[in-house]
Amino acid sequence: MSLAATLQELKDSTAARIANASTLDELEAIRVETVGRKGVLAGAGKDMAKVAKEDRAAMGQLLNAVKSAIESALEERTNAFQAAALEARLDAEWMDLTAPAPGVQPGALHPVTQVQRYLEEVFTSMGFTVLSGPEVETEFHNFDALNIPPSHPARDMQDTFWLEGGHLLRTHTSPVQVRGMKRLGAPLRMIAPGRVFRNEEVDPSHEHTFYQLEGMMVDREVSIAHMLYFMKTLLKEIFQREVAVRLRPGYFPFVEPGFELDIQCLLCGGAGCPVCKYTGWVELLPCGLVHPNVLRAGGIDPGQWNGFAFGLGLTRLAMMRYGIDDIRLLQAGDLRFLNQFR
Ligand code: FA5
Repeated sequence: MSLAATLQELKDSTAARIANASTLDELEAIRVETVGRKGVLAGAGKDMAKVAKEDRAAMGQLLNAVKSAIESALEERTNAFQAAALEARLDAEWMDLTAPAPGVQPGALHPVTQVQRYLEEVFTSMGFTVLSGPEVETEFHNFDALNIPPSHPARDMQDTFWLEGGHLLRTHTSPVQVRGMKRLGAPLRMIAPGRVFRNEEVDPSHEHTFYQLEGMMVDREVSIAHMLYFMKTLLKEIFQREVAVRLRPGYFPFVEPGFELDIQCLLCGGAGCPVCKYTGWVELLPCGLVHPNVLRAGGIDPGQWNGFAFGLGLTRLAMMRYGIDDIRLLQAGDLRFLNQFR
């Protein structure tokens, strides 16, 4: 085949390959192979010496024409690819700058806090003061002053996180009773909501960190009837209806007599579920008449005054109030769960 025919054939076949190429890499390979420094056309230039002298000028022109035809076809196709790539990127990264911003999502109160605030309102409206006490307590306030001396077996009733220097994480809100009596004296109506800690296994109804609400009333001739009135008011306010309750004798060294007030499980209606451990009842509210030793530890004369006290499981109450069937959800920090209580 003559050089002229070879060049013509190269021009045509390269044009077809360029038209069929589907990536920039393919185009680059074609460029290197044809018009590149060591490509086919460079080789053809070297063959020029073999061409008859009178034909050389025309052949030179043909070579240049083929070269520039291939180069411009390559450029055109490269531009087309780049434009398509840009178009795709613009499509993918498109954003509407005029769209309204998602807006600020304001925080909301945790369900336990909501129940706590509500109960604070209920009790303050009945003349109770809201007190708080330290979460890191002394052994004296958490146990001794509550009629639980060091050797007393009741110390094992609540598994304690002990700290250095005889301190501990309070296992209940009852130490605030003692602090309240010392600070305010008798007569006294106080509640103390707060966080408490127990070194126990976690399950659907037990947390190691949970909330209680302590209540105490000290006055002259306080009776169990007074106590029941306040307990029933509390439950009616929180559930906005009558709830089935039962009173069992309960032992707590700081009250005498002591009771356990259970409410019928509102999650299963008493039929039995994991939260009530299939008993139909949930232990919610231990209570009783304040033991004389506790009044004494608080600086109040038990010959003149007496009172009742209760220790409500606030976290459990929030579970009943909102139908939450696993206590662990409350402190898991999952916003999908918490957003339901806004
Ligand atoms: C007490 O803590 C006593 N201080 C209550 C008290 C106060 C009795 C005043 C008499 C007079 P108890 O250990 O039963 O009692 O706990 C009180 C409530 O806290 C329970 O009824 C329950 O509702 C809740 N509670 C106890 N342990 C846990 C736990 N691990 N997780 C969640 N709630 C709990």
